[in-house]
Amino acid sequence: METKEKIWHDEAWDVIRNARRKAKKLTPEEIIGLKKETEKTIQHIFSERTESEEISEDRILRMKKREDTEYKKKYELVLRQIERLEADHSSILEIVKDERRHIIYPVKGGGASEAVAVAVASDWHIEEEVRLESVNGKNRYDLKEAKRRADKFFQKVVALTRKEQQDVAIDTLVLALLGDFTSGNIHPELLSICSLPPTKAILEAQGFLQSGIEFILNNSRLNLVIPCHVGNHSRITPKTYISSEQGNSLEYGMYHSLKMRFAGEPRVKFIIAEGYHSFLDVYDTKIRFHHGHSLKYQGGVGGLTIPVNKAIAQWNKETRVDMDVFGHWHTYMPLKNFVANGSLIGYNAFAVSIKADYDVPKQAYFLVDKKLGPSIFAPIFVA
Ligand SMILES: [Mn+2]
Repeated sequence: METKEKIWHDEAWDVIRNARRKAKKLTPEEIIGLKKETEKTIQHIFSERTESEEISEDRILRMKKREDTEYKKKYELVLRQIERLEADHSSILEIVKDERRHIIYPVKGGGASEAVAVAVASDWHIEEEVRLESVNGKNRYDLKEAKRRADKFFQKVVALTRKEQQDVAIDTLVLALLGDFTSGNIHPELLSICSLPPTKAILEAQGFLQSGIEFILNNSRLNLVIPCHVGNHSRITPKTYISSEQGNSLEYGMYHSLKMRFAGEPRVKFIIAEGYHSFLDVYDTKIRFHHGHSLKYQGGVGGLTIPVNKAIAQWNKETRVDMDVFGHWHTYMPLKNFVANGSLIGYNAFAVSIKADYDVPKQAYFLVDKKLGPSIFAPIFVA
């Protein structure tokens, strides 16, 4: 608390301190003079005051009082801040010290649920050649490369299934053969870029597929369900004959030949489509298979999704399904209500011309879980 006496006291001390400081640089004679002067000043502080001195002391007193209140306010503010920081700090300490937790046990593989694996093979175009320079250096393909990619597809189907079998029991593989395994000669242009004529190409394709099915049988205990669809490329007519497409397709003959080759194998069941669509119930999931060429898409900005969803809505009026699975567009696209398959041939002049999204060679693979429905989606990269 500031008082007049305290101000005098402080003032007197200032005078003494200053005098002492000065004295260090003075001669003994000068110090005597300084001492007398200092005594006089101090006496003056504590005794007679002029009116103007009193006024200025009063002003100092008032100023100091104001300062005191300001300091008090600031001090209280700081106190409140400290209290808040302490509270924050103690809640952080609470979090750091907290011990609550529980143990998560690993799920034992195989026992909990079961699923069916679905692998989709389509758009292999095995005898068609893709030269690097025709696709801006993005792809190269010939019969040898086709065989390599086809083998890789079957190897990965087995490997992926084996991997998934660690978590879920899988006894059945749906191997969907959705057409366009060859390019044929449906366009005059294909005559110059295909290394084999259509029938010979079909025999090669049959060899690739038979080898693959045998590989799966020999390297797993899976039972195979094989839906078969003709593509638009295997037709022997200049245009697609919509009502007699199967009878005019080399692939239809190939599928029947394959079916006969595995006739004695109880683990293999072929379902050769007689029309554009075929249907398969996998647990509660209804799947509609087709090649995909009756979807009309001209490169709209929404991509495949818009025309596909329009077509699905129409087809669902006849037979409602949960999922459409098709190829033809050489673009892998796994969505909730449809899976568009990629191709084995990869990016080619056709993909450029239909303005398909650029895609590397891949084929679709997914699981249909007994309880969850379609669950794991894993594209098979074949290049
Ligand atoms: Mn096609």
